[in-house]
Amino acid sequence: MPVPPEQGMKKELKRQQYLDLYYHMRLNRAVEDMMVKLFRQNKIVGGLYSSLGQEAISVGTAYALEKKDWLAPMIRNIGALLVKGVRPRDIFMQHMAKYDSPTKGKDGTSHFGDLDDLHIVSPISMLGDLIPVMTGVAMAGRYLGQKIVTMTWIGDGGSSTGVFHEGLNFAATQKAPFVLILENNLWAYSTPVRKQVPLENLADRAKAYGIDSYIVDGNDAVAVYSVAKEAVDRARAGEGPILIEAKSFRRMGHAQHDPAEYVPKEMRAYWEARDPIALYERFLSSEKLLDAKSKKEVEDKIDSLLAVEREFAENSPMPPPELAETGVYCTGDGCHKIRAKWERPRSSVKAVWTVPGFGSGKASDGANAPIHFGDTHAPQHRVGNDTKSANGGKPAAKMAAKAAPKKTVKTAGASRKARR
Ligand SMILES: Cc1ncc(C[n+]2csc(CCOP(=O)(O)OP(=O)(O)O)c2C)c(N)n1
Ligand SMILES: [Mg+2]
Repeated sequence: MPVPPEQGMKKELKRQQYLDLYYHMRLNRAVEDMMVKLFRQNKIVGGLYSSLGQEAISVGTAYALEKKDWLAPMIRNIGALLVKGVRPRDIFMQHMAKYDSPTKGKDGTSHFGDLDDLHIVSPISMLGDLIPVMTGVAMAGRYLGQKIVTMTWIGDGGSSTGVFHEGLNFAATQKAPFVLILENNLWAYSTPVRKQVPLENLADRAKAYGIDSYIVDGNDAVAVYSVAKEAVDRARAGEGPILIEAKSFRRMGHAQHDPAEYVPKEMRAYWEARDPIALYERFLSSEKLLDAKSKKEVEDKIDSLLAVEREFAENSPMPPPELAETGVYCTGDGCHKIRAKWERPRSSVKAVWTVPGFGSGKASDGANAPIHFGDTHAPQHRVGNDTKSANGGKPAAKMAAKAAPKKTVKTAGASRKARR
């Protein structure tokens, strides 16, 4: 399949911003490559997930946030953690369950956050649950007059959970300054998206809640950033939550254990030819923002950083066994003090609640507005070089249907007849 032209990558950022995006995408990939090696050496104790081919989404969306903003990553968002300022050593140690890891060795994947400095809420394994949580964080920020925006990510599979819909409805009715990135990578475990959602564009989910949405080519780093920045700016300005569907492809299996033999070869080949880093490198060199020398400098910088980070992680001890019985339940014996509400420090920021037209029930807030039976769908925007669909202009559903074998589907080792 031909590689579409990169006309979606518009030149509108500052030189340093282009290079930042590049550095973080390369760092994202290098950190994950190194973890695959650690996994194969049996040094990673939990599951290991890959965002290969989806780096432009994590990096481009998180890069649109300000330092004060909050995010909550899912399994394929290590790039977002790196953009927010998490050190690679913390990611390595967390996966290796080392004592110096953010959770002191009590987790083997990525369940950690940083509420104090980086404003990161820990991932929640139950898909979709971060949506109401991050809506709540957004509402709290508004209540405290902080003008923050919150962001989390959800997969195509996760967008079919009940809490996705409850959460998004809640965010919409509360007009929360919240941006939800729906990473449509065409697969949820071994289930192709067309078998679990009767929609071509998952961004259409937004219409049900009267909120705005965008569709973006998730392999186009600049398009992803541009759309995310616009959404974040609009959410911060009080326009309420926004849903962005980023179309891409899960290049590896669900996790390391899954060879993903159920993925049609043509589909994989198509997306491998659209590698987001390779596409971005081509764009950067055509715009004279990257040459062989500066590329080598980025690679050397990442290599030496990761050598130090890996050494630190490998030298960190495993946690002492007795630690396992601490911090599970707060018994009041010193793990932390739960203070009464009135004892907690007050914010110096005046608490405000300013959402025009929200919730008073008064006629002035639109409570008695006439009912319209016309097209009430919120608008949808399409951005990037390939946004009609993520498949070179072919609707995603048609592409998947064409590429998928009609009779047999292999699932993680076992074959079975596909019911169609
Ligand atoms: C509520 C809930 N149901 C099921 C699972 C098990 N589970 C974990 S990841 C996953 C597939 C997710 O697919 P998708 O949302 O498309 O994300 P992707 O893995 O493609 O990034 C499932 C079913 C879960 N974690 N939470
Ligand atoms: Mg998926």
